[in-house]
Amino acid sequence: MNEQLKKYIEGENWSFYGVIKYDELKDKLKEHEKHFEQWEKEGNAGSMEYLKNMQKDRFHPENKLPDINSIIVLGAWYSDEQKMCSIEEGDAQVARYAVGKDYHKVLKKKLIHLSDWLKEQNPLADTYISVDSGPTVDRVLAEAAGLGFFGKNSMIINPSKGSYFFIASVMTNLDLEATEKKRMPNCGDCRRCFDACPTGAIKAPGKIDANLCISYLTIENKEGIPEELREKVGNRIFGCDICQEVCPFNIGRANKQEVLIENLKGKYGAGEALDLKEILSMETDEQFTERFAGTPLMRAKRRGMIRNACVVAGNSGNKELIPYLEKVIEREEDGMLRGHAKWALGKLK
Ligand code: B12
Repeated sequence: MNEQLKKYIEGENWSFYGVIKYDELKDKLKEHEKHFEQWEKEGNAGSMEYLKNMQKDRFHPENKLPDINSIIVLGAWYSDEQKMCSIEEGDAQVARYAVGKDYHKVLKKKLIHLSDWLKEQNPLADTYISVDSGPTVDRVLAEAAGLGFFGKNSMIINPSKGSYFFIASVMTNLDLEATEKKRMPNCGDCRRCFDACPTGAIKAPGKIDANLCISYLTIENKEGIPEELREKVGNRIFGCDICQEVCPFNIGRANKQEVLIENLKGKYGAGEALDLKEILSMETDEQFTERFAGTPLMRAKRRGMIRNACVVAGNSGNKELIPYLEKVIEREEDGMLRGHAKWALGKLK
């Protein structure tokens, strides 16, 4: 079965995978649940209440699949060459993971294929699939399955491929053979991600304060971006890769890795650079949907993207953006958006 599984997974263009026995994961999940509770109690989750609400399912997979026996954990490479944008030219940078089509949809489809294939092989197979928004602790699963190690930036880093990959999983009642785990390195004395994070979001090794993380501020956060953090957002309009860009496990390797799943490439989605003039001019939700439907950017909605565009515009030093910001103030009734546009104008004038 495992040889066939390997062939099937490779044929489906997953970058790598591992299989874990659920029994061997239980203690690890217990330990991580305590760690998560402490992290959440300290307020590091910001407004992401869904993490607490899903805690019971995320750390107890038998809630979703009572006869769970094994978990197949898959990695999908999402970044090869990245065009770094020039903020002075009015471009805003989209994080690598979000440049293509919505990875939830793209990967879910593949997980359904894998699940169907397992059921063809064994009609008694039962499965539960998950990626990112599902009730699983993806990094804990990936580490246990040997896809990589926990970096100080909290990413799962694969020693030969770096950290620019998605994690997805299929739980099953099938008794699959666990894959062999290789010895993993660790970050050692390296502190590059700590030093590079502009907002100081990495509080301790593996511990991110989401309230300070540019990824959270520009995507999950539904309020304004705190004024003292706006300059630090730089030209990042959706998500942030700084703690990965400086990682020695990514430098020099990232551009040599090939994105195997075509739809994750920038040419099928929003791409790497957004034109601030275009975003600031989006007057309606319909316009926004027409432009970004089927991409991860939908998560921030038009409101979030205009807020982010104002911040990046304010940081750009580009006076050509002044009339676009003035239009936002004229057009929008939302106090949060008007406030951000005013802040940006203050910076540019
Ligand atoms: C919430 C969330 C976020 C939040 C919070 C991030 C965070 N670090 O917690 C925000 C919005 C900020 C975010 C940002 C990003 N995210 Co995110 N996010 C998630 C999500 C939904 C849950 C993560 C979570 O449980 N956080 C809670 C904390 C406590 O867990 P953790 O960060 O994994 O921390 C671990 C370490 O702290 C480690 N650890 C370290 N020290 C110690 C010590 C002890 C004693 C123990 C037990 C454990 C431990 O154990 C923790 C897990 O228990 C997962 C998907 C999922 N379903 O799991 C994706 C996920 C983690 N995100 C992902 C990605 C790609 C990103 C971004 C790169 C996107 C971007 N470019 O903007 C950034 C990276 C920022 C960063 N450095 O984390 C990928 C990561 C893939 C990988 N190779 O690791 C995931 C797995 C989605 C996926 N399925 O592919 N994300």
